[in-house]
Amino acid sequence: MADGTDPAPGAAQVDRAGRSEGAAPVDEIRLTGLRVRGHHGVFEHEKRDGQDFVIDAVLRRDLTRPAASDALADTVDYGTLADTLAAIVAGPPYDLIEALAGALVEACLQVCEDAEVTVHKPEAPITHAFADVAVTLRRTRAEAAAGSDSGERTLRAVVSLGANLGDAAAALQDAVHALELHPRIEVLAGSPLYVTAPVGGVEQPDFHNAAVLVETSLPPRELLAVCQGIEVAAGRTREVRWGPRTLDLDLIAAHDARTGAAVTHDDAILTLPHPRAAERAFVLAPWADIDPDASLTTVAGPQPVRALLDRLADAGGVRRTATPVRVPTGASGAGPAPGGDPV
Ligand code: A4P
Ligand code: MG
Repeated sequence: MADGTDPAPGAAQVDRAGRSEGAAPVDEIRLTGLRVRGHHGVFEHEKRDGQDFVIDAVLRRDLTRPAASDALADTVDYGTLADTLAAIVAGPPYDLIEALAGALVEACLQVCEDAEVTVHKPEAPITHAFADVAVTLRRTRAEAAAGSDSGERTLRAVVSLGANLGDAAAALQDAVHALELHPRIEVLAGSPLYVTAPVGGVEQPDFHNAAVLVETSLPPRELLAVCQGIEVAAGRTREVRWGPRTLDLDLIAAHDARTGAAVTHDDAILTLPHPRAAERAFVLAPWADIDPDASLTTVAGPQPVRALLDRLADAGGVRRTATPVRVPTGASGAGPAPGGDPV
């Protein structure tokens, strides 16, 4: 040590290159200027129109082995790294670039001990001439593990998807993909796509509907915010209530993922279970496909979803197609039905 005394027990040992054992590695892989279009920002026009974000990432890890072996398997493939970061930037919108940087640094820490990510937003809505605005997050794996999100999936929720403008089937598939990309959401199962007659009295084209079962470490209000961000990024604007839409994501019901207890919510922003779910075959039929034993808490108490569906006069207006919404490999999505049958 500098003062010539022996190191205290447990203190870091210093190697011949002057590096402390257990200290952050000094070697670096740098990926800079990765430019990707995303839909992040607090303003609705930012989520709708999107803008370019520029990412710099520094991954610190010991590169002694690949320097000697010359083998790609011993290091981080920068092409794969760029693909991973680009998918996050192009994925579900965050309000803040701090939150985007957090998701990116979390992804980097899958392949290194210490990572630094800078998110530049050169087209940010600032009413002065400016060159750039950026945030930088530097984290180690140990810090990330001690962070507030334990990663535990605490909520299991049913999300209903609907669309009847543009390529509605593609909009639902893209929305499921966007949910899958969110680092704190896992899509467990997806229903087949349905074609359904419009409900609500507004003259409009038939809808495509589907449902997915998700598990998440987000609280219900944040899960709804993610769903609304995906709607806005798909070009959704709120005009006619129950009118035509490019994409609608509703939270239908939620349970505590550990105890199975129903989660309820009732404020100006979120009502759970969804107050109109029990009357809507376009919600209940896909839900029953992914969870045949599901029940819904109604004013009359918990009711099996199948039984509610059987009682609905408009059940004949929903037609199951043979196409499933996209479900990640290994998940237990409902398989395609024989095809095109009314429920
Ligand atoms: N909100 C409260 N609770 C929830 C919840 N559990 N999930 C609030 C989602 N949102 C919830 O929603 C209006 C407000 O509800 C939001 O501010 C949110 O904070 P919205 O999505 O902005 O507006 P909306 O979808 O037009 O209204 P609403 O009442 O949600 O409409 P629905 O009930 O979704 O009905 N026919 C067929 N065949 N298929 C359809 O998919 N969809 C509708 C829309 C009408 N007819 C349809 C279909
Ligand atoms: Mg809605």
